Amino acid sequence: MLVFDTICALATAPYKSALAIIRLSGPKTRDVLSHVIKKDTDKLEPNHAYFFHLYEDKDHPFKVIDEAVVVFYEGPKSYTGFDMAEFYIHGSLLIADELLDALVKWGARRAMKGEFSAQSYYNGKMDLLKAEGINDLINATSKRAKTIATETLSGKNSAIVLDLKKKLLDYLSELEYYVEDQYSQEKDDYDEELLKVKKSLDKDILDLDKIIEKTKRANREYQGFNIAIAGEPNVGKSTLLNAILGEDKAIVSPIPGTTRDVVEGEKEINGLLFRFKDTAGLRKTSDFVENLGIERSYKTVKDADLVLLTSDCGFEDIYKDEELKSVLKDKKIIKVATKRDINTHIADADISICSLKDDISALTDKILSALSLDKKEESAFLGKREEEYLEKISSQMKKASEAISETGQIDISSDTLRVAVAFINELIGNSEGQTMEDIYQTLFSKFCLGK
Ligand SMILES: Nc1nc2c(ncn2[C@@H]2O[C@H](COP(=O)(O)OP(=O)(O)OP(=O)(O)O)[C@@H](O)[C@H]2O)c(=O)[nH]1
Ligand SMILES: [Mg+2]
Repeated sequence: MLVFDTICALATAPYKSALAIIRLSGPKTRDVLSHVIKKDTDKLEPNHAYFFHLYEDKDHPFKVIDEAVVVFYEGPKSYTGFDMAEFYIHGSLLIADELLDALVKWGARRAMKGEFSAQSYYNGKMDLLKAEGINDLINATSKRAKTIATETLSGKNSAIVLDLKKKLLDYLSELEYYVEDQYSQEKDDYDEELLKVKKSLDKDILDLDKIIEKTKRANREYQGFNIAIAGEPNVGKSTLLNAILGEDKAIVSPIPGTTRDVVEGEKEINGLLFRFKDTAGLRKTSDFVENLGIERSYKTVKDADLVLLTSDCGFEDIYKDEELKSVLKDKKIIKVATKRDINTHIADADISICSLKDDISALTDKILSALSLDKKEESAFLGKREEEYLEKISSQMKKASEAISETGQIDISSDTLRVAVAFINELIGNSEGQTMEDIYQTLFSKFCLGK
């Protein structure tokens, strides 16, 4: 069971560095602290940077662990809502371990991943949407991903969800009123009032569906995109990968079948992360190892968001490969004619390129537009959990709206709206049915240690 006692952890990466930060948080912070520093902890000024010697036991001061800057934060005005301390020590893992051992000796416990944020949520300092936003920000791998995470951190999302919840509760109380009062009203008045509720609800559904679209987009942009480079052997796939990445990543040679395994490189284009994957040339061969590589080529194409289909002689024959045809089904494809310097007339290509000397910006522009990334749009929620909950809420709202249209189904409509409200509560972490353990497992356990 998750117990909110006093915890400690290294909050910076576990490597040798100039400085490291150790966090201590929980009801016994002052007490634990009182054993490792000489100052009277009741007299500590909150948010003030002190310079202290840190001791394993301040009453036996022969063992100094380090000299460090220490900041004490008084709950509830701290990240976790409990009393907290941060130690800015020298960045040695030995020092960090000695200090953590001392804190444990005096009553703290080594924290689990994400436990400081779990304390913060437990103390009502943030809802789940904000907690996830912080984690997304830490894990962002491109400029765009960071922007999206920052937007979701602003609290805008919690406000959207709370606003929707308020509206649904209003509709619920109106519907319930009609269920009780329908016999005392003129039928026409009754229908008209209900129609108003339905109209409002339908507008909210449209708004929510737009947000879901934006959420899907934000999730894709945050994750980055997988681009497979595929085609027959020796057409210049590896040369193209190297040109895109601007480095000699893959081996290039005039011998067909040079690339055996998938060679991958990342590149940021317009602030977005792309993972380019060069694959083994597709052909019939009896070479056992090459065949294993070709199987990986098909899988890479299958999993890609976009395929750069390459050829130095034309694209008709490529589609005679039945397996390729099947994995290309429903895929976004750019047909890239290679070796433009020696092959000038390849029909049916989307772009013609000489990887040895051309600037590849024309190709990257095509990639952005094929994935509809050329226009910048405001993003919305971030995370698969959010996406799934928003879809569940929208689907309940749609059922409620349909039920209003059918006379006598108003109780069904209010039941489904009630389910929608329950989903909203779960999304922000405000549901009675969710235990702290559930929330820790689905969310905070994926955070970093010390966060
Ligand atoms: N003239 C010319 N030669 C090119 C161009 N691109 C690649 N080549 C040459 O074509 C040969 C094959 O290039 P690779 O990039 O290894 O081809 P690949 O498609 O990766 O081949 P496999 O790994 O065997 O499937 C090499 O000799 C390259 O130098 C180009 O734009 N123009
Ligand atoms: Mg190759």
